[in-house]
Amino acid sequence: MADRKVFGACPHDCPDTCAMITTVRDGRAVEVRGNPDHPFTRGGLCVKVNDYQNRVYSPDRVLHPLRRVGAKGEGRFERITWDAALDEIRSRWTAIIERSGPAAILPYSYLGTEGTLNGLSVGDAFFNRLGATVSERTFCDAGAITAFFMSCGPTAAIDPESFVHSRYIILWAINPISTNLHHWPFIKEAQTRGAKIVVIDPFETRSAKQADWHIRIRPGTDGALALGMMHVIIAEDLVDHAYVADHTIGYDELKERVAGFPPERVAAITGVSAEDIRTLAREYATTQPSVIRMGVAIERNANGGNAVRALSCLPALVGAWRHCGGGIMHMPIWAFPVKWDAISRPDFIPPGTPVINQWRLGPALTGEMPLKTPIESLFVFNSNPMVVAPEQAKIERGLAREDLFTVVSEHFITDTARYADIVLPATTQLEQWDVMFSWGHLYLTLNMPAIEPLGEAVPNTELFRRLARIMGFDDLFFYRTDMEMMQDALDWSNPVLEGIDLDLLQRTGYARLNVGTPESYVPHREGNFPTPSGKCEFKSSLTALGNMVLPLFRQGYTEGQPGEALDPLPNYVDDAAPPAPADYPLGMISPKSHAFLNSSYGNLPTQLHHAGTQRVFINPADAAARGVAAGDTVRVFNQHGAFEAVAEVTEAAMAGVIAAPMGYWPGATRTGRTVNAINSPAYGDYGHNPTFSDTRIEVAKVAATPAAGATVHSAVPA
Ligand SMILES: Nc1nc2c(c(=O)[nH]1)N[C@H]1C(S)=C(S)[C@@H](COP(=O)(O)OP(=O)(O)OC[C@H]3O[C@@H](n4cnc5c(=O)[nH]c(N)nc54)[C@H](O)[C@@H]3O)O[C@H]1N2
Ligand SMILES: Nc1nc2c(c(=O)[nH]1)N[C@H]1C(S)=C(S)[C@@H](COP(=O)(O)OP(=O)(O)OC[C@H]3O[C@@H](n4cnc5c(=O)[nH]c(N)nc54)[C@H](O)[C@@H]3O)O[C@H]1N2
Ligand code: SF4
Ligand SMILES: [Mo]
Repeated sequence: MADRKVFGACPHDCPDTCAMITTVRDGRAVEVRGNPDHPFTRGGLCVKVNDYQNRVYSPDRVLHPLRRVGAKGEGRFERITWDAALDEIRSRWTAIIERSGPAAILPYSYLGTEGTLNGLSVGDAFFNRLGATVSERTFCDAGAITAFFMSCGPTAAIDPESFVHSRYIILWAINPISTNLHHWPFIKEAQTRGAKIVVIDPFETRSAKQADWHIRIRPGTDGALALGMMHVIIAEDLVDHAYVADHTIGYDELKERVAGFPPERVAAITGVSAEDIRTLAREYATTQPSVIRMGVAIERNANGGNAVRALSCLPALVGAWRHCGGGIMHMPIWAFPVKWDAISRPDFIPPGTPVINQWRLGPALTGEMPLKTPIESLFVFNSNPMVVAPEQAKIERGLAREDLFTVVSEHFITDTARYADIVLPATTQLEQWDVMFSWGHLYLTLNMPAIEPLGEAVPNTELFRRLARIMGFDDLFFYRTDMEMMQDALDWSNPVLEGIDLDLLQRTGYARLNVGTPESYVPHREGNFPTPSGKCEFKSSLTALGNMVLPLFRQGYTEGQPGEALDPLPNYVDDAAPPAPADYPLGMISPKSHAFLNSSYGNLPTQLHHAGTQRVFINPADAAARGVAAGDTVRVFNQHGAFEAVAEVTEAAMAGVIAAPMGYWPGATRTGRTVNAINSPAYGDYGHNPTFSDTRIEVAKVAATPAAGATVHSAVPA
């Protein structure tokens, strides 16, 4: 039989949302490649997904429902039928609901897959209707989005393809070669045409190595740098006064605020010299079109929301929005008319339902967090909290509770699934339908199933149909087919989707939203910001937003928080992060691993080979002061715990700041701990943003230890 080519879309939480083509031979996927026609993907995937078929056919895949037979966490399971698994869930949940109410059940999901069908919100309607505790999801960008909305509103802002026209590009807290690979050729093209590329990052990343200027900054101080730039721009009158007058509000107040951030003060905060601050400000203001690409990492500190507020004021101040290739790129997701509320159904949530933030899983499960309704059952899908959430040791203690009924839907026996009572098999992207928005470009992409589901795996959509059936839900909403759900998930009558439908997507695989070409899409040339004033708000009229969590991150929870009024102007607060304790003099950042996608691929041979054993990057001066040599095993520790890693001694790491890439699986290390054993669990300033980059630590050489790396847990039933 001839090979079949099937259009797909990479499922991952990655801005690129690559258009894929799977080659199927005799019912088996033999190759997964990027779609060469796609203007953004251009035929390539990445080291994570290039051999996606090896994920799909991995011998470790969970292909049947499993029930725990060993002790909690031991990872011994027996195969059971779907009926038996569903029966057990029904009876355990029914008893819990009768005894303690449905809020004793906690769902836990994030973006293991990102599609509108199987991604962020797929279980929300079910759990909302059940009355389960609402799981607040502020892992990633919730604070940044809140802050960005306060300045600019929910705008797609700029087409990443238009970067080829930029003349000055600041990559601020982002490492695109690892985390946004397909944007890189557009940036390089601009560089070839004469643009200057500036990277602002404590670490010399792959992207920083290729930049024209790498500015090292102390983690968590970016807001101060942006305020310092604005100080210089205003003091030296490099302001686009006409743009400011016509399309912004609060200039006078901003001017007063930034007067307090002269370069010398900012230099002391950030570690960037006053001269460099002046040069950066001048070049940025006068080299138009200038553009800032913010990474998610910008928000991961106590001043993170404020930093986004400050950065998002810069382009209006210098009039960069006037030009194609000018402005600030955050995430163009807001161009996609996804009907989040129609998916999540916040209207199903019983009034007074409690909310637990996903960061707080450890304290919530161990009883440390006072809860009116303690958690008796945890349902995890699309996430791996043992690796991605802080307070790893507490999470593990919580998961080990004999009285906690844990269900995990997964591809693999992750460190989280290892603790499950029931494991349910999930399909991969090659086995399911989905329709994908993007947070890194302006194309809608369809994912068609290339192969039949392996074993008894089901898509998340089918999982929740089955759960609705056993819990006796009669609303037809819960029994829609995947096709019907795709129809309902987007507002197909929105002008940006005119002429685009599922039939077309089945023929083409993807379609560009009707927003014009990368050259004509300059949405803020004339202002037109979707804010209350219609202008870029240096002084925000939405100050209550800052400390509330936007509905999207609360499973469509609409009540929000009371919203204490915050500072309407961007700021940098010196003592926002706790002072560095003398015992933990080093900073630690936990950037994304080049070869893992968060925790995904942390168990697969190609990517593990690439990533090696768990490692940390440490500056030679810091290493020498501790008697650490390259290749030594070190213990990285603080008041929260410790993990071990191999030391890479390198000038790429900033003096005083180690970098510990995330995603390694605890169960495959000697001590069972990874970076989230010691990461800061505190919230930052806006929308419950995380504060990973504020983590303070110490490093010590571990005497004569074998290299890290021990058991890898397998899904093969006992
Ligand atoms: N390969 C790979 N790609 C990914 C992912 C992955 O796990 N692996 N994850 C995806 C997801 S979910 C996300 S959110 C994105 C994230 O995409 P990015 O934001 O690009 O990812 P990070 O590596 O977390 O952070 C980027 C850079 O910020 C630096 N940094 C850390 N703290 C600070 C700081 O306070 N200030 C400044 N200026 N820089 C700082 C780090 O050194 C790092 O080089 O990537 C997506 N793409
Ligand atoms: N220290 C530190 N911690 C961090 C970060 C950091 O920078 N530093 N970054 C944070 C950020 S930005 C993010 S986005 C989060 C990411 O957190 P997560 O979204 O939880 O991370 P992933 O590892 O991508 O995915 C989790 C799991 O989903 C499973 N999965 C994939 N597809 C499916 C499916 O279709 N069905 C089911 N049932 N399961 C599926 C995968 O096998 C994987 O084990 O981590 C956060 N944690
Ligand atoms: S992880 Fe990102 S870069 Fe890699 S294939 Fe998926 S969308 Fe593309
Ligand atoms: Mo993320």
